[in-house]
Amino acid sequence: MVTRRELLVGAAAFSGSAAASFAFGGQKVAAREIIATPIAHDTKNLFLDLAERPAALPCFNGHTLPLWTFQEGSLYPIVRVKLGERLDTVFKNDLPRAGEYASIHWHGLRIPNDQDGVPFMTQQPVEPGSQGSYSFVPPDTGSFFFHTHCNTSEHFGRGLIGAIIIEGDEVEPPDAEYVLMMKDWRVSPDGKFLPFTTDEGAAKAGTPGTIRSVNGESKAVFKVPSSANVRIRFYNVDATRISEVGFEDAESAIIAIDGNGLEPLLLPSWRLGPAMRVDFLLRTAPPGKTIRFVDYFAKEPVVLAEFVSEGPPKRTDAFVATPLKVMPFPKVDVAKAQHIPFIFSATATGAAIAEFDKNASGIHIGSLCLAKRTFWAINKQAWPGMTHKDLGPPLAVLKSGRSYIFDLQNTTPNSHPIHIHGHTLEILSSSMPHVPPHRADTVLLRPNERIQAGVVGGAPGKWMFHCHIIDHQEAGMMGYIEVV
Ligand SMILES: [Cu+2]
Repeated sequence: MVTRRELLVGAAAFSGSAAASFAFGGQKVAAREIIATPIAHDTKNLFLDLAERPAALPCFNGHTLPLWTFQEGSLYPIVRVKLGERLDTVFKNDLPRAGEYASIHWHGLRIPNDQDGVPFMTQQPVEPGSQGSYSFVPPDTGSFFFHTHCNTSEHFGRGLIGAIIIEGDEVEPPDAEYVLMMKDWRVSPDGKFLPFTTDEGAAKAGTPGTIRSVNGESKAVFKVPSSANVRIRFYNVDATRISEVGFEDAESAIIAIDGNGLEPLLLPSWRLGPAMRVDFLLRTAPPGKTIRFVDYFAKEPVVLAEFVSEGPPKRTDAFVATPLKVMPFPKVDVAKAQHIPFIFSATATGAAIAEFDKNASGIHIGSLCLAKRTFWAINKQAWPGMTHKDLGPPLAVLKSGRSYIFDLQNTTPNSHPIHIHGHTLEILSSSMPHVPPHRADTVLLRPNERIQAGVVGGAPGKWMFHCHIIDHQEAGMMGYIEVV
């Protein structure tokens, strides 16, 4: 069991103290777990229209840029579904380029494999001018998102991202809620998109943006009720940026990671790579005062947002974060689990990259999804390069319902947020001073770090497993896991 004292030590280590160390292991005992139960059985209909929509976002300094978005009038649509509700989605591909096909991946949702939205692997992609559809009942509460899964550096770079929130995890509703989507944009000084990916970036930490933003603003300002408990759903939806976010001089707690509720963590900050999310409960400032939300990972801390308190105080009690309800996840049987190593490496430092058996899976992938070059590999396999027309064998084969421990080893000097489709990882231990056990669909592997992550084989099918720094994903650090 993680005690309060251990958490505080962890917080010190997490803040960069070299002297403190924080070893953890075993299962977290959550004595106060309340299981979330379905609250609706209706069907919700969603229409998405992928198209170019020029916009002058506040962060663009007056310039209008040709964004690609999912809906007219919203930079990032926020889709809300109640636990137990079916979501029926129709989407139209109106992207302005011949051959720019699309499919929608629902990041973090443990839905059937044929709804996972990976072109050629789980579905045929949708050509411009055509429509596609999805229908599923999201099984878990929390903060998730959706995006396309091909030519992703450009699609992310132009803004083709939406949030999907599955409601039903709150025991005590907060006084207000805010969704913060952090993304950088690669824009030249004269207001044009720069190339979304570069070889130099792809071979190192990823191609960085030139303008920071939250919800399209350089510094988002939220007017919030005073002395209130508000929920902040923070998303790192950048293609490249690692961040470490927290509130300056405020009482707050981390209540969910990648949508998964947990015993509230009183850490001063949380580190997120691309595609990772964290939910905070924040006690806002007294009337007229402001709390700053800061990225501490930059050389100089950067203020991402401000929460300005207005109106009479809502609460006078001491700040205590009530845990969210949790989902009844299958528990990893650590004693019986089979260990599977995954070594994340640069291709230049590894042995020769394994040649794919070009007919191994019979899956033909489109040229849009093929890497132009490979700098990265998982277990010495790089996602097929330009000359590979067919997908190779899976990185691992899991049996549905069986327990596994992924031994994730980063042998590179770069961080990699590793994402698995259709599953939730149980982070058990790390070789580095780190964070408490938690569940996540995307886990940040720091340079030379080794993490043990438990997983129970989920729904049958082929599930992508890749780095979510989009340049790394598209330059080899991607593969798939087959569940049978
Ligand atoms: Cu990576």
